[in-house]
Order: sequence, then structure tokens, then C-alpha cells
Amino acid sequence: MNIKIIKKVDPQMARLIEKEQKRQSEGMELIASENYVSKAVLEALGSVFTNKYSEGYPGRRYYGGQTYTDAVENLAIERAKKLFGAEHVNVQPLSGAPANMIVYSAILKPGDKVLGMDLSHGGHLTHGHPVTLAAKIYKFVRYKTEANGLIDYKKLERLAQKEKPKLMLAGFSAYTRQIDYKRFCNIAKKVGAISMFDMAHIAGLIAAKVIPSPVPYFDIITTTTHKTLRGPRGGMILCKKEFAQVIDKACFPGFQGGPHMNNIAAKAVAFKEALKPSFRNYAKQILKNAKVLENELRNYGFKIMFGGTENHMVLVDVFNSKGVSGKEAEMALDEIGISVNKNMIPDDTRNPMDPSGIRIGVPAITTRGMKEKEVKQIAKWINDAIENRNDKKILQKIHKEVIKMCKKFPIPGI
Ligand code: DSN
Repeated sequence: MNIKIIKKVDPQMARLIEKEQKRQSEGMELIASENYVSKAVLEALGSVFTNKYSEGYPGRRYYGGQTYTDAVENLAIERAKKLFGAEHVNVQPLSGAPANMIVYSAILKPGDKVLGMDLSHGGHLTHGHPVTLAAKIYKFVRYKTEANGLIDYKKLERLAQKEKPKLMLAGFSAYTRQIDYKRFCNIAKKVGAISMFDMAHIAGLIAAKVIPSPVPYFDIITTTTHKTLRGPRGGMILCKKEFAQVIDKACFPGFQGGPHMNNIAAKAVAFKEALKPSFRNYAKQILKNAKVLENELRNYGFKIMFGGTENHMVLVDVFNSKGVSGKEAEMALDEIGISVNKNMIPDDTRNPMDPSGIRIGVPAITTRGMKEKEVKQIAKWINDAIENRNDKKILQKIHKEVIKMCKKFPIPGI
């Protein structure tokens, strides 16, 4: 990215941007929720739409001067509808956590009950973890996965019948298997609950139709637009027509102020990119790369959680397979220029800041063009670094090799 004007105006900031560009170029990004946007998305983010306030919705704004912002938002909505086959889309949520709060506030009253997936079993903080604001307002009951890595739907149904939730929430940020959408939504219907799916992690795979879509089944769907969808950081809500009005009202004026129009412009650009056949090839390669990573790591003796992966990431129990905590593993991999995140494993008894697992995802390296061959090498480096975590010399040697490979696969936006 060209930053010659920032260099003149604010050299201190220019240096930080250059350093981060170098870190991203020379580092191997395996954080499952991260990706690299295209130059076109970056340009839209840096466009003059950042100057404009647009409270309201296209055709119904509170401020004047909305000719082009209306066109931008309509374009983003139209493309998102096409991409996901949704009846109604709101592209204004600032990110995934606000999108979830918007949905809760649209359909729940304080004290209402929600069934959501337990954080250590792959759910997300905003699905009812006690530390969140949502958990202070609504009553969350959390369901878990079984030892085989799957959800026991009979058990879930019994729980739903006992708890009678107003909302049943599926979706995850570290779960690597697929959800039986039909079965989940049938349970919600039986107990009179609204069904919601948080597809933030897998939105790109769904858009590319390489995994089944929850859209025909669920009443309401939330997502981020970065992650596998490879757009700008942001959120979005998709829903059936009957929920359109309450969702829109809950977003604005209920929860947010002016939408970030430069971000919505960038979302529209990313949706156009995701509609292309090349995006489908990208998503197919993500699935292949994740599978290779799973198999290679298993062969190196790592314990893979949930019985394997059917999406873009693997959750690895490093503590019980290699005797190293998630934090230590994350730090060892940082030393060789590979970024992952420490992560809880189901019913982890360790501290969340030093849990038993690490989560590893391939969307970013796949964007750079890395395929099975490179993933095999990466798995070897991960194993070597963790096994030799106290040997600085070995770590330095691997780091040089990582940089060498990264230089062969440039990042699109840089
Ligand atoms: N931070 C995102 C993730 O890593 O999954 C979700 O909030």
C-alpha cells in the first residue's frame, strides 16, 4: 500500500504502518479469524465515504447529501442478498459482537432465556459467556458437544424442552464440525424458539457454496464480513422478511448511530469479489489446506479436537499431547513468525489465559496462494518449534525458513 502522503504528514505513524506491513509480509498468519483484503477493498476503506454521516436507511436518512451513500448501501445489500440468498440484509452492524447484541435486543426482553454454545466447546463470548453484557441482561443456558466432537441433538432437544428458550443460537468461533441446521431449527420450532445462527467464521465458505448454507433454515443469521469472507472488518445481519423491521430498528436507532459508510462501500466490493468463480476456488482450497493441516499435525502426535475439521480451522490440544500449554505453544510459534492463538478446549480446566489448546486456521495463507505442499511444511515447522521451544538456535533457523517462504507468497494488499 502506498503511504507516501502519511510519510510527509505523520512520519511516526508511517513507520508503524510500514513495520506492520513488514510483519504481515514476513509472518505466517494462522489465526483462524484473520485474512488479507484485496487492494480494491483497501481503497474503498480509505475513500471519502468515511466523511459522511448517514443515520437511517437508504431513502430514509436523518441528514441530507445521501445520493451516493444510499446507492452504496443499496449495492451492498443487493450483493449480500445474492451471495447468500437472503430475504433481508442489514449491512450496518459495526462488527460481529454488535450484530449479536442487535439481534438480542430486537427479539428478547431482559431476563429472556437463550440457548447458546459453551465457549470452551467452540462457541463465542457473545453467545452467553458470563463476563459479557448480554449475559447480564438475558439468561443464557449453554449446550456442549459430546466426546465424539458432535452435538447430541436428542440431548439438545431435551434441554430445549426443559428450558423453553425464546432464542436458540447456533454458531461458533472454534468449532470445526458442521451443524445439522435442519435438526437444530426443528428443535427450535418445536419449543417455540426463534432460531439464530452466527456464521462469522464460515461465511466465506457458505458464500462460495463449499459447505451447506444455514440461510434457508434459520430465522436470523449474523456474521462478520472479514474472516473467511475476506472483506473489511464489519458485521452484517441476514433474516427472514418477518424480522426485517425489528432488526433494522434495533440496529438504528436502537443500538448504533451513524453507519460507517466507507466500510459499507468496502463490504460491497468484497461481496462482488466473493461472487466470482475464483472465490469458490479459494474456498475449496481452504478446505483442502485445513484437512492437510489436520492430518499432518495428527501424524506428528498432536491431539485434534472435535474429531477433525470440516471447515477452515483445527483446534489442537497441545497440553495433553505435547505437554506444552496453549500459551507456551503460541509463544514458541511467535518466535518463528507463525501467529496462532491459544484457545480453550472443551471443558478446559486450565486458565483461559493459558489454556490447553491452540486454534489454527488457513484462510490467510490460502489467500496468499499457499497449497497442500506449503501446509505440510508449515505443520512440520509447528511441530519442530513446539518440540524445540527452548532451543533458540533451532527457532531462529526455522524463522528464517518461514520468512523465505512468506516472501514467495506476497500479500494482495501490500
Ligand atoms: N475474534 C474472533 C475470533 O478470533 O474468532 C471472534 O470474535
